[in-house]
Amino acid sequence: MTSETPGHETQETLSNLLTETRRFAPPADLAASANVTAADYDEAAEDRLGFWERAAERLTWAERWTNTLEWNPPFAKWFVGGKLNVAYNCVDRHVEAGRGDKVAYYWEGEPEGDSRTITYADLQREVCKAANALEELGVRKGDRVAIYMPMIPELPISLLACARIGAIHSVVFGGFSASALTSRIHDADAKVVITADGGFRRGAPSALKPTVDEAVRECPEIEHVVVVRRTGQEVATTDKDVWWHDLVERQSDQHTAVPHDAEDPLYILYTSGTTGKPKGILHTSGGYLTQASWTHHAVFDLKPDTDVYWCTADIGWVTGHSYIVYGPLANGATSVLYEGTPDTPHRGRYWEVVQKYGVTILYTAPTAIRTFMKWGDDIPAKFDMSSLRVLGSVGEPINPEAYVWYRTHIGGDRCPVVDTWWQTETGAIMVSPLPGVTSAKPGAAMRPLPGIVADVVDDQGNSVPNGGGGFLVVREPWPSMLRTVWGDDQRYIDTYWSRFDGMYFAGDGAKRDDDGDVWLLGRVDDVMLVSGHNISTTEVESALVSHPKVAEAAVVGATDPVTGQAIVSFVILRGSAEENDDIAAELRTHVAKTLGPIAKPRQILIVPELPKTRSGKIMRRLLRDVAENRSLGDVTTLTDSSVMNLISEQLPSAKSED
Ligand code: 6R9
Repeated sequence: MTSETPGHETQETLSNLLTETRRFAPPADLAASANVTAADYDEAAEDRLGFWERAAERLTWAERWTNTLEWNPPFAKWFVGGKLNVAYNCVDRHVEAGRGDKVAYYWEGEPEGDSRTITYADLQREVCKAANALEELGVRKGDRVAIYMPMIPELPISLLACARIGAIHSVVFGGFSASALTSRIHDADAKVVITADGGFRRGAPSALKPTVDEAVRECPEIEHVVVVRRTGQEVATTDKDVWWHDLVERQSDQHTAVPHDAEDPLYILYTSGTTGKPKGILHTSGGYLTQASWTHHAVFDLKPDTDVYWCTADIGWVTGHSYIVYGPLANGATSVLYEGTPDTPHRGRYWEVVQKYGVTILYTAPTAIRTFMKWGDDIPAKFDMSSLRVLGSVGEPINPEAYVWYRTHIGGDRCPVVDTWWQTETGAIMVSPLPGVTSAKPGAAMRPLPGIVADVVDDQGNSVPNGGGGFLVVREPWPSMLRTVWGDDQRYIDTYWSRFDGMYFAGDGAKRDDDGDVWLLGRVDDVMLVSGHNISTTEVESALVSHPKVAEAAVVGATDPVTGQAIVSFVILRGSAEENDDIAAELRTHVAKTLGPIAKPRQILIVPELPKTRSGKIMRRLLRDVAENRSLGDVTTLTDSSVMNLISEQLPSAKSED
């Protein structure tokens, strides 16, 4: 079942092995009242800049821009000359429009019963107080503020306070090590850290402050550490510390939001990439907010008066920046903000939250969906989730089986699923179905959004024909694109704009199917070269996950004397499946039958867990180390470092038939 045609093999960049025939048309009622229709594609294709101007007009500008796009490749400026205040757009303007009593966040702490309702008027007061507090500490426009916090209301409040005064926030995931925090503070030269004593995770307080103390000891540039009391844990104090409740509570709840330039920096967010030191991805104000807001309106069909929207990401990840804070608030949405993990105090916690708040739109990650599949269909079945109407996925390619499970068991077979492809660097969604327009295919991100010119190209930079695989690129600048790597323009050029002339290279493999729809195939660094064929990790993993006994799978290429590289699979079985000697053979045959013999794994290792980053992405680099018997590389961004020991212990049970 390969897509090879004679003569095509030699130019093949990435094999297209998986065929999927299921389609899900938009529900008629959703299509009839959708925020965005098929006409938007045509309008944007005719006049891309005009399209983005209309998207920008959804925001409130203190001064209109004079030039929509200034493009000195690869440096872009959007809405040049325009002035706006991002926090004003996210908060004040809704209050001024009479919607102050509308709920901005239903905050749900991890301990049951620990919740807070925050209206837009509440948010305005809190953001003003926090902005005044930062100014009292000497934070000025352009200064950098590091934020290292659990998922509590003070986290979005801190982001908005920075945005309000024009300070640049750099959120570091609460859970990264002291050395990760130190290097990010140094790189951005931050002068203040905002943190908390700790947060609740898996039923217990989990300390943050000691990590900050350890980091700040190495960071003389830090002048103040603002500490929210969340858990009440005992904390050591230093002369740089000030409690949030001492500092912020006594501030005035009035603060004038001065307009900032459309191209003034809004934030830095570090991505680790596969190698080297983390890159500080820089986003600016007007273009970023335009695309975050428009995509949230379009892709989730958000109706601010009736929807209750929940994105389960952590704000320490770009998904939380764009789709918990800036996009939803700019649109006046009501969101759920949840502090904890999905299995505390029980494995139905997410569905209990959906039921409690009547969540209508849910945005989560494939890793979570596969975990829910593993836990069993009976858990979500216990809750009333009839309020849901749109489901989203982000972070990794979603395997068709996981997509269909999500649609069926969470979406009651009535909710469209939008598989949204984007990156920290792109700032907002780029390739995705539209829930009222697209007949979606399970596992496909489908089409670039209106106004986005993305393509799949071969290694020469030529568009691949339908049925072909290659590299995902973006051919034209987009409003929420990264502007540079903080302090390192050369690295920005080298990393993103040097692989293909005049195109942004995303680092992801992709294919275009026979209808021209786009499927993401994983990072190109992970592609496996087997007997001259470039095989994507995604397709083999999806084939494994489509076997009824498999809950999760990760595959890597390991050096092989015969085939160059051979496919080694790490598989987590479903709770109900028995591990026996035949399972490896059964799975190898299943993959060969689904994708063709070329994709048959050499080895299947049954493991209890997989190494993942904090945002749930599988760290194949570490699995490659295991598969090739090397000592492990950098594990500091692993969510649970004991996982690698568990996997290594399984090694003697490696089942190979070759
Ligand atoms: C938003 C986010 C970016 C990388 C990206 C790709 C993978 C994200 C995806 C997806 C397939 C999707 N990715 N969404 N792959 N389908 N819908 O995840 O940002 O943390 O920077 O990661 O994630 O590999 O290049 P970030």
